[in-house]
Amino acid sequence: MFNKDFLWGCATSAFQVEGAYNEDGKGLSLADIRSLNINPAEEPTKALANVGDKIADSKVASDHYHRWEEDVELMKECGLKSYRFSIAWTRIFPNGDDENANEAGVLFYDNLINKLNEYGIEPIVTLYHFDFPNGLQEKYGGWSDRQSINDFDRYASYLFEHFKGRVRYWLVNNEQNAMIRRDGYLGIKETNILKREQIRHRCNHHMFVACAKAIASCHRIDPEAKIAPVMAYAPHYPLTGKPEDVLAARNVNDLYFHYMIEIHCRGEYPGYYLRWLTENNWLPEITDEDKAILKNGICDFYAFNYYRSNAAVACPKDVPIEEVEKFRVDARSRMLPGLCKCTANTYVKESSLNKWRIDPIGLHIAFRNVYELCHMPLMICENGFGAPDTLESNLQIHDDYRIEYLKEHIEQIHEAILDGIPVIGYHVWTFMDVVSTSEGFRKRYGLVYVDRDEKGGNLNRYKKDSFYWYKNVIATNGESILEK
Ligand code: BGP
Repeated sequence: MFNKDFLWGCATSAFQVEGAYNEDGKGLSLADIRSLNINPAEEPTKALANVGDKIADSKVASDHYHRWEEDVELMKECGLKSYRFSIAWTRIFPNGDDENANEAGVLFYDNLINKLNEYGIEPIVTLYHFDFPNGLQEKYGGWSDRQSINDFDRYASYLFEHFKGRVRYWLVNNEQNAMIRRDGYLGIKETNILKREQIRHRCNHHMFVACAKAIASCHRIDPEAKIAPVMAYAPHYPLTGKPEDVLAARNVNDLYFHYMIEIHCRGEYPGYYLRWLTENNWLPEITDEDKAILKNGICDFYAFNYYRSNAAVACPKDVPIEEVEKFRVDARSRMLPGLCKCTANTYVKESSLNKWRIDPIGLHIAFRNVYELCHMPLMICENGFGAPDTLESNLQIHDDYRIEYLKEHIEQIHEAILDGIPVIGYHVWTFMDVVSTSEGFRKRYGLVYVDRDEKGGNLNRYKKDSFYWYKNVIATNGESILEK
């Protein structure tokens, strides 16, 4: 049984849904730049080559900035209990550290949050979803400089004060562990591979300190509010029973995911992580003040995004650094020499629609792994199925594949609840179609279709079959799934 207060919701992020990327005083963010493909040379991945004007970018996105009222009406019709979205830092402070907040930007979120509150839809607000202000990047190099910690805290504190009493759940940042693997989101231009990796870990550390500082500010400014970071989580299984492969899987889980939980929930870097940084000459400066901030900024619950699982095998020590770098962003084949190499899990079926190895049981395992480390209430902030949808001539969209995916994952949430794990909410990625970070509008996730593609489109909204299905799940508090 799902608790009667269970937050059945949907999620989006500012740069992927809003559009109006330079309207009403908004400044440019690194996510805008990456999406607009202004500097493709900085992140020459195959996927990125697909993003940009050819597909539809953050300039217009789903035009939520202009159509938010229509979108919220649809959320009400669907019966959402919560809506997870992000505030664009550059709408509030266009350069990141402006003296005064940009009134028009603040007004947009005032209107949105007030309407959600009026409709009884819990606003769950991410402070930072990949969109660091370009102004601060140009001024001092973004997260690589310590000044970013204070600037983020100032921005976060402004929002805690302004929305006090109107926002009860804050999410600090989205998928820091995914972000530090993507140089475009960190504005890293360094070409030397070793130095580049050192910068990534420095950025990572500053983000941890900024996160803890913002959590402490939230506790001080609005003690009633709850706050947590959001991690990208994919459990990795040993491909075989060989101890070397079992340890390799453990290494992936610890070095990509679990170390974060320790820092966020215990306020300390775990030994295995410090050892890994030190042995590779990547250890950033960690001051006594940093350590105190980390200890003082423990989150109230833990949030993660889950899409699929993966497998791991042992990896030789002598893999050339160029090879490691080549597969850095590809979660399906990345490696850490001497520690682990990710590989496809042939025991999990591959979807012909999007080539994902879909693993609902992996979500149950994820809950057990995460809860074991944090013993805090858990929230799923993203889970969804990305695929090209077909808008039929009668304006219907029959996305039974998405319904199947969501159903199988919600069943596993129930399994976790039966295990005694306090799961407080679940958010489908996404409510309406948004610009995918890897494939623009070619890959859709929404319960609501947005008529937009590389040729343009009228941006009209059409409810997919999954919209009606999820509406029924919410109306029955999950019983419609469990009783079958
Ligand atoms: C997560 C991000 C989201 C979203 C999602 C799907 O990592 O938090 O912003 O984009 O992945 O990924 P993609 O858009 O690349 O399909």
